[in-house]
Amino acid sequence: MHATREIDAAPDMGVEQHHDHAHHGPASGLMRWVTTTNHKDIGTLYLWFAFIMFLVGGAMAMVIRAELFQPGLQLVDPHFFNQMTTVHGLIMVFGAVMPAFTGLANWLVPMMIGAPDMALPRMNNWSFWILPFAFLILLSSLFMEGGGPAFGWTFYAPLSTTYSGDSTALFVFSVHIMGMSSIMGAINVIVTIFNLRAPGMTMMKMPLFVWTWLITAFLLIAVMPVLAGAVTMVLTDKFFGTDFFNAAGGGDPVLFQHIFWFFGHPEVYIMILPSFGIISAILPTFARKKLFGYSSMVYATASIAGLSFIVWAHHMFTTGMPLFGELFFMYCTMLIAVPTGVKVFNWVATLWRGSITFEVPMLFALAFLVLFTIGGFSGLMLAITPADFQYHDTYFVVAHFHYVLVTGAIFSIMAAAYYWLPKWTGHMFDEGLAKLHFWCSLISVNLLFFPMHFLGLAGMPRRIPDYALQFADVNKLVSIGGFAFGLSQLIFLAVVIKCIRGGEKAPAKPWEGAEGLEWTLPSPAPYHTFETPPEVK
Ligand code: HEM
Ligand SMILES: [Cu+2]
Repeated sequence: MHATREIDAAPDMGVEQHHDHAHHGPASGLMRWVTTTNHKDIGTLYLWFAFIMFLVGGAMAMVIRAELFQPGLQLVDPHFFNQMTTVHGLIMVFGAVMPAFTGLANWLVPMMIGAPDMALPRMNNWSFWILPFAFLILLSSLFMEGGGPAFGWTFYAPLSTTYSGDSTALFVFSVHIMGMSSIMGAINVIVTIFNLRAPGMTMMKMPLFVWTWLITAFLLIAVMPVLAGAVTMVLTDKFFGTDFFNAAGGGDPVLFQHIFWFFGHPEVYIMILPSFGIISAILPTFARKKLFGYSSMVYATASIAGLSFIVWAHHMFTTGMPLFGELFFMYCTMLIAVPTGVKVFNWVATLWRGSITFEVPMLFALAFLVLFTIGGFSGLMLAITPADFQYHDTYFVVAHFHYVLVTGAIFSIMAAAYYWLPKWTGHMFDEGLAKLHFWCSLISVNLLFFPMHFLGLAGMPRRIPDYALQFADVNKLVSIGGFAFGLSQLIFLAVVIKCIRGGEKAPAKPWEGAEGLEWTLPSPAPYHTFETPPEVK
């Protein structure tokens, strides 16, 4: 069944299945990008889309931090504030972090396993191109009468049903499209990894980035339909008279939370497992040692993914569960710290007695290691049921998930971008400017998120546009950190544009200690990757 494949590497393919343009470079102009089925083009589209969404979601974060700069209501009204927190969260999760990882998968998975392209290139084109429409719909809903979604990225009922505006319909439609995109992307990753590995590339020889993405893809296929179900039930409750989440009609709003978090907790692991793969590629390169404990890394990743399905109710301790339920979810949640600890231990052991140098990808990877661990520890604190009764819905939670998502997921994406940029563009990036980006980001991100722990412990609730006077000083610091972090990301944009336009020519393997098939290709990588599969020993 090669009829839809656009590769000419397989010798058994008949002449009639050859597509002419497979022998040449890309089509030119705008249509190249609209019609492309090439994994690198699609990877590039995903990465730029993610970056643009990062800036849009970031602008909303700036609105939030500007309003919170001082106590009292200054700049925006509370309803608009709620729309900003909601859409900021949705955009960062579904528009920035997830598409950035998919972009990296598109670029790297075929190159790392010695494949000519992704297995389902036409579907790949669709997975990407439906995304901009999903986000146009979401963003346009902000201009509807009654405003956009204002119920938090978790869209709890009855906020999203009884108390929401008509824009909820657009919200649901756009989440459906995002979900379809994710599922198609996940199927493509799985089929590619199972079918297109070069001869000799056994599963246990695959780079960890490939492994972590394979496991992530299974998580996606398992939980995106759950999200689709949740939004559909919200839709019918709101517009078609069902009562899934309406107690007056025999439903139950806590049911909403069970369904949402059965999706939501695995979802947060969807946003961190590929990071683990990136860090496992970068640390060995700049420590000039093999990754410590490869197979235990694979098993740890799989256990984290498995456990992520039985901990969802740690987001619901305060909803009034039976004591046994609270204990069950507390201990299961804490159990995740074990495989996570294995991973952190292996990374540290990889660094141990290595010949370490501090190129920019390594700086971001080391920052990831330290700061993600802080996020893990605050997660453990939250997992302690009686303690969570105090911290729940405070800024402590906001601090926790921003450590895992910003200094975790986003820092690893930055590390990946710097690590593979020479391979993508054929040029070395401006090291000085990149270091400036790193240090500005590192300092400002901690000014932004670390004090939030204290705000939370002192009792400042999350998702509010105003606060008591006692929180004023710390919020001012946090807002300054926020603006500084936002501005720092423009330096990243400058580095990337400069690197695309020119700069020192990159050799095939710009990093001395790097290993992997992608470094056997010239830089920039040719339009068609591995027309003949490489031999893996
Ligand atoms: C050792 C690992 C972790 C533990 C024990 C843990 C535990 C928790 C707990 C108990 C909560 C609920 C707090 C509350 O609402 O009162 C929470 C919230 C959250 N966690 Fe984690 N977590 C861990 C890792 C992660 C990772 C890796 C991510 C993402 C990459 C993440 C993202 C989030 C998010 C987004 C929320 C907030 C959800 C919301 O209410 O909007 N966590 N975590
Ligand atoms: Cu969770």
